[in-house]
Amino acid sequence: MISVIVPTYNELEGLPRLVSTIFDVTGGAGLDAEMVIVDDNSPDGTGDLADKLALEKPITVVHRAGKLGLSSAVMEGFEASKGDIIIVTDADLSHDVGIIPQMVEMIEKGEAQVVVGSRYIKGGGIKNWPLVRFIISRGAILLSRGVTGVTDSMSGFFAIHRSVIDGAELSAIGYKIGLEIFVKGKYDKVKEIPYVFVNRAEGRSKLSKGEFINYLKHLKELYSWKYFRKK
Ligand SMILES: Nc1nc2c(ncn2[C@@H]2O[C@H](COP(=O)(O)OP(=O)(O)O)[C@@H](O)[C@H]2O)c(=O)[nH]1
Ligand SMILES: [Mg+2]
Repeated sequence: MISVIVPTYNELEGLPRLVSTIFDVTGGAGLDAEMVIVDDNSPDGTGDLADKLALEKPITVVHRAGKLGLSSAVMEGFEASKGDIIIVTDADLSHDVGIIPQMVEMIEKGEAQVVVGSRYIKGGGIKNWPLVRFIISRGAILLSRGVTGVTDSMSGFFAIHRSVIDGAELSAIGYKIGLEIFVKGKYDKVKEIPYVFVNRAEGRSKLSKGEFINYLKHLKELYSWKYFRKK
């Protein structure tokens, strides 16, 4: 079974289409899939909508008390999920969930234990992003170069075998759970698959200025884990 983890905060408009697209794609590829939606008590009622959608589809909804952060939401999603293969994606349909079957196949065949949806390799791209977002993203990636070779280390769209995180010491600082896993996860092979990121049409980005400070704290932790950890 595969588990698709989706963290949500105020994603009411996009959620029904996301859910139907994910089950269309996975069903079409003959994959047995569940979704885990982790909602932080969204004021717009996303959590209630998720509960309704869960009456019809194999969806587990994790309700948290308030906005506790993206990385910790995804980690709670991991705990509530049952699949051997786990996919993480945004609720806003920015990620091309059409490549999920390809990601799963690579992991099933043992070609990699971590497969990253990548905007910055040949065939990938970004549509409708303000220039400033692009610059921040590239800058953040440059800063991560000392801890990971993943080209799109800021990707929020990735698939992993559960063994990658089983027993890994993950911390939940900030926004970039992918980076945390690329650095600290237990795997020997990582692959990137290109996709074109399309900026959200509904709702707003939750990436705030405060997350940049969190990111610097996160980097500090990752660098010291990688280079100064007592092994
Ligand atoms: N549960 C939860 N979800 C969050 C939080 N912050 C962001 N998200 C969700 O995480 C995903 C990524 O956020 P998004 O605003 O799309 O960030 P961007 O793609 O970097 O602009 C979306 O599905 C958001 O609804 C949070 O604090 N808690
Ligand atoms: Mg997004």
